[in-house]
Amino acid sequence: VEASIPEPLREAWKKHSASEFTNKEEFEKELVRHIETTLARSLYNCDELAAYSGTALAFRDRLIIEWNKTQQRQTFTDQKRVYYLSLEFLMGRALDNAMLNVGLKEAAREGLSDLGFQIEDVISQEHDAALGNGGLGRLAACFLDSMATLNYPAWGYGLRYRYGIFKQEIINGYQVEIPDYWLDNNPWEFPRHDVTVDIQFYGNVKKYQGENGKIAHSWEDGEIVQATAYDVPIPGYGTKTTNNLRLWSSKASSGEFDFQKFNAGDYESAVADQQNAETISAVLYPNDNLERGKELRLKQQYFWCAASLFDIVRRFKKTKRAWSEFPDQIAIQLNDTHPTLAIVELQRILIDKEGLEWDEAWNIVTKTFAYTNHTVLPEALEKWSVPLMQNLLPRHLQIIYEINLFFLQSVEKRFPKDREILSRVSIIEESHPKMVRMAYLAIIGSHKVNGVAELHSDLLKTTLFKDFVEIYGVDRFMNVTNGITPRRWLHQANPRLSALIAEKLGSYEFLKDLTLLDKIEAFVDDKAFRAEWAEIKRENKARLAKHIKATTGFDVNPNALFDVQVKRIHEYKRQQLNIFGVIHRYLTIKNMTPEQKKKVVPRVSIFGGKAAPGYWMAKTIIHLINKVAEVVNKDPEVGDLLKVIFIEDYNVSKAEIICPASDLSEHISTAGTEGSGTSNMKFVLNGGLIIGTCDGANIEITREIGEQNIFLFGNLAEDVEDLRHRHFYGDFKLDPQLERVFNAIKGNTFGDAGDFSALTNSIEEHGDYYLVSDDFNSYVTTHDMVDEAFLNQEEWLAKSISSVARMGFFSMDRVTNEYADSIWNVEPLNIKEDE
Ligand code: 4GP
Repeated sequence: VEASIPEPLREAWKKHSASEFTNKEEFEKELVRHIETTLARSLYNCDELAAYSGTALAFRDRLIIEWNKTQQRQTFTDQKRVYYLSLEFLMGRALDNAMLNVGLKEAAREGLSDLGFQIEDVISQEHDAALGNGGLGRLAACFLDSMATLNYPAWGYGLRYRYGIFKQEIINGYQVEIPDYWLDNNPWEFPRHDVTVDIQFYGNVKKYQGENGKIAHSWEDGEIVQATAYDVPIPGYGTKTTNNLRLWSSKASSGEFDFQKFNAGDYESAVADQQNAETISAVLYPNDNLERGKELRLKQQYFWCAASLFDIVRRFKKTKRAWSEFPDQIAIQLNDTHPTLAIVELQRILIDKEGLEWDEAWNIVTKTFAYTNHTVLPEALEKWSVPLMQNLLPRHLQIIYEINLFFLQSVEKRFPKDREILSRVSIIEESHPKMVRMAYLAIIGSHKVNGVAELHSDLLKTTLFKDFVEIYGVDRFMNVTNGITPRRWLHQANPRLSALIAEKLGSYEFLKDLTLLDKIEAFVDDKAFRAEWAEIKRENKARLAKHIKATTGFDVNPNALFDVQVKRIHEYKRQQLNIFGVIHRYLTIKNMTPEQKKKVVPRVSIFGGKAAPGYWMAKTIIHLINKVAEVVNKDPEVGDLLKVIFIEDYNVSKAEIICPASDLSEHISTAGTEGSGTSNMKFVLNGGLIIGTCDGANIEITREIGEQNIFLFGNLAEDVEDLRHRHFYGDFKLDPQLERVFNAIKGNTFGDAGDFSALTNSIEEHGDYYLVSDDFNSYVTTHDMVDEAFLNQEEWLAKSISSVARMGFFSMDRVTNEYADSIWNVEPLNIKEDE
């Protein structure tokens, strides 16, 4: 049934179409209207939270008006679209971003002020949307911002978790996890109760004689869960385009409520089934760079892939095009292997539901999908047990076997004498139980595979996916070095720096073309500019110091060198190396004469990050950091020369305070382990210098900003394997300075040494897999060079300015255009601004 208003009646509608506020007066009117009606509050009952909600609702109206127009425009032009499938979207707060992107923050500031509110206080009422763990989820969020800003017709598809990443509290030095129920008070989503999809699980597969005698398959029985769409508008910066992030929520299918149980008086068990269905989208798995093979996780993956594919196919079918045109109309990007089942699901839809031949279908599938790998860590590579998949998704497992069969046949043809290669590249690992290797399935089902920084992409080609390079040729594998959106990570997080740059460049155009930043290098010797640059850093540090005081009780000196490491806690990211370095510094200071102490550069070592709840070693590292903080921060012999701070509950909104406030940040993973890293880019873009290993995007950062502007240390990726090998055969000697650190720990300087023995043992006894001892000397020596450099504030400032000037390459817009050109083959939509 046509749901549109008949043509002759549309004038009546258009007369009353919603309109957008464009200035302070109109904003105030919308704000008060929402507070009084939508929120049912009043003049006498309006706190900051209500002011936040009212402001958010006023901006939401604007976004949704543009959202509607954007969707109409995209449907009308009927161009190729991109669908970005990601199990994580780490969006953070939406209000500030929406105000800046639509260009009405100043109107809102004045409007709120007229009513007695400070905009910063109002903004800080918002709960972060924390549907992600770390880099992978934040990259997805940056993609959405760039795709909208550049006017690409693009949607994100994800899961609407009721609980995002847990909130971290530190109690007696230990991490404690608190559930993050975030959906109360979330004005940014639109439930689409009319957009639902029934998703099937379990059951069995029947063969039957289809049309013209062909053998066909149908998947029958089992359990049905309903997916409901929730839409989140994504405004581009300085454009009308407002794209969509569609998140799926699960509940029992309306047809599925078990009335038999209900009528038999078993109400509770009928409701329990209902709740069971709801658990699918209940919680984000809190692991970063780690997969654990839990059945519920596989259910999440299929639920989300099947709902998204159904939606995409439904939209395509409306255009009445031939199936062969599917890949000309649709590009689907797989953010890691989590959505790999989408490949199988599309093949299933095409052959089982739409009656296409296998080859024709498979050709469509492989032209549609592309896969991004984010990590080479073996523990992060997804594998699903065959029996588990057999039970949950019987038809999909059959299709996977079929894909594998055809693939292995083609490999055998090309390498007839090589038996080994067949077992190495098979999608099915012949273990007990057998496992489905999702990365291999993703490669075989995609036309492009990319890594996220040069070194990482090279390692994929030479190690993990080496055989596939042989099979498919090197062109299927490529690199797209990650980036970040300058809207959030410069303009929003550091408004004063953004304004200073705009003043010098004559406009905010650099936020849309970050390469324009290079023009600020011309001001590197400009006295007033330098003074203002330094003053902004000082103010940002003071803001962080205030946050630290409020949350930890510790006073830190804003003139000290702020040395920051914030990211997920992981052995490969080596926060242990950092805290051992801090202990080394502490012991060194304690051995100094008062004369020597006068020459010490005061430091504040700042840590932040969550540990996966089941990752014991990471939790031990957090514990050690907090114990060291307790001792160091109250040691009168040390005073202001060293402070150690652990910032609780690191998240996107805290990153927005922390990144602009660093003098130095640490990106010190064992070489060859970090895919890219993206916080390294955020810190440099905000005028901080970095210390890092030759790993991930640190390498490209060095190339862009120049070796003189970065503190590199440590062994190179090419030497890691050999060092590990030597350790394994007993060729290992603890670095003497690290030994001094370990002796202090073992002497109970930081509380019961037993609490930390796993950490020291992993280095001394168990092969030092992450090369902490091998890199220790280089690390502490390089930190001495940092101190030296910091003493010369003028030079430091020059480094800071020229580094920022050379960061244009790391804009997410460059990344998005690269994907669009070389993977998706999509064009941005032409927008007439006078519409
Ligand atoms: C992360 C990588 O660890 C990080 O280096 C990279 O910058 C980020 O993806 C975005 O590409 N990987 C994950 C993960 O978060 O869970 O694999």
